Amino acid sequence: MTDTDCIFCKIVAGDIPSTRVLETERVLAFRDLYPKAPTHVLVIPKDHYANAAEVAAADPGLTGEIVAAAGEVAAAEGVADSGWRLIANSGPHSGQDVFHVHFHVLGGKPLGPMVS
Ligand code: DGP
Repeated sequence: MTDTDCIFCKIVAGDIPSTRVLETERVLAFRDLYPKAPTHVLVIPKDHYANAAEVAAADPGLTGEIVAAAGEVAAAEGVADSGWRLIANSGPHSGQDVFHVHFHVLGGKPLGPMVS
């Protein structure tokens, strides 16, 4: 499933460049273009879903693969022991900008409070 107007679908296809850090058959992880922490990686399903609830409802197994991949990214980035955060924004109040579900893996510094 691909949305021709979606920038993350274009990243999956290789039509937009990205720095890939992990790839499986159904999941891709790449560095955020505007990092908010020393480690800031986005983990996405290759198929297009708008948000976390949508992918979880459609394919719970894929959601598990995404979270497992996030853990592998955290370990590979060396932040597993110091601590890291996994965030999926959904909808306008969250600040979601890209409507292809993505989980932010953030770490490498104290991250502070969740909501300010
Ligand atoms: P969100 O606000 O949760 O929808 O986060 C979207 C993130 O996507 C934001 O941190 C910046 C990142 N981003 C936007 N466009 C691109 C892009 O073309 N390449 C990469 N690597 N990241 C992007």
